[in-house]
Amino acid sequence: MNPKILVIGASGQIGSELTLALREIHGKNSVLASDIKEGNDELMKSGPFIKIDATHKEEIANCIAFHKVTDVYLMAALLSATAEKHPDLAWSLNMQSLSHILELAREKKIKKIFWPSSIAVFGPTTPKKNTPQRTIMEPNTVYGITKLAGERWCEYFFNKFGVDVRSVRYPGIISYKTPPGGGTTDYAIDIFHKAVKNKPYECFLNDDVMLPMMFMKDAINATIKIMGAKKEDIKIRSSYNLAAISFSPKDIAESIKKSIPEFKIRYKPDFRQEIAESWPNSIDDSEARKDWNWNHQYTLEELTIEMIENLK
Ligand code: AKB
Repeated sequence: MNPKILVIGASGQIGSELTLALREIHGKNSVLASDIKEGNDELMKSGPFIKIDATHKEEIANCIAFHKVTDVYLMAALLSATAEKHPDLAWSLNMQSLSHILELAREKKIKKIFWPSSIAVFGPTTPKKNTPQRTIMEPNTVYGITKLAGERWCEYFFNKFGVDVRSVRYPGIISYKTPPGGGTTDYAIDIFHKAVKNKPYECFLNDDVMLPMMFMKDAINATIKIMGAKKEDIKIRSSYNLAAISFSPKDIAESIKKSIPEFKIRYKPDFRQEIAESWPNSIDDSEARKDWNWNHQYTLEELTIEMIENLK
């Protein structure tokens, strides 16, 4: 039977492109987009959209029952930088939305869940290089705490109730269609918007802070791949490490200069520097590569060219 999919948080940076990709695969009427606010034109014209507040269980439950939804992609969340400013909101949105979806799956109202975690589950005491799947996890950001708690809930619901929930720890995701939503890795998108307008960029991180990153097409591919994998191949039910490339603000500026030689950057770190410093430099994602054949495609050079071409 074809899945009937509900994407919650479909107007956001990843949700909007994920919805378009799922509609390509399953057909537009099999994929319902939902969010508290409307998305961009491309998303709104591509298929059905429903307004849903991800913290309201009844709204979600009614939508699932009415449309006979089988699979939920829960993309709604407050990201790292915004969460530091609004800790209560971050806790209630990030935790309540997940708890509602896990409960609905336990009650057998849905079959399969995708819920993204993040490299933010790691903290300053985690080994920074090639961070292993299983290691010290002491996040010191509100966002990181919500994601680590969420991972524990996912594994618990799988072990106790057999809930088929799948998850990856996204690194910073770079894309051009929908603006990013308040993360620490947003600099790696903002920088392109300035560069194509021939404007200098003031970076809110220091030049040398190395972070794990990924082009949107790779992130969508990973999401679709883990959801399409056989149930028995998903061996990790908290969340899989996921990696592609790692670079610093200086590296991305150099890469942009190959296409736009006059591009200028200066560095004025703010509170986000401390968040970035607490995260890994690079990630060991061999378990994802082994269990469900994950493979990234885009290098820094390739994504730089695609970002510049599309933003121009
Ligand atoms: C953020 O910067 O908060 C996100 C993330 C790494 O989860 N992009």
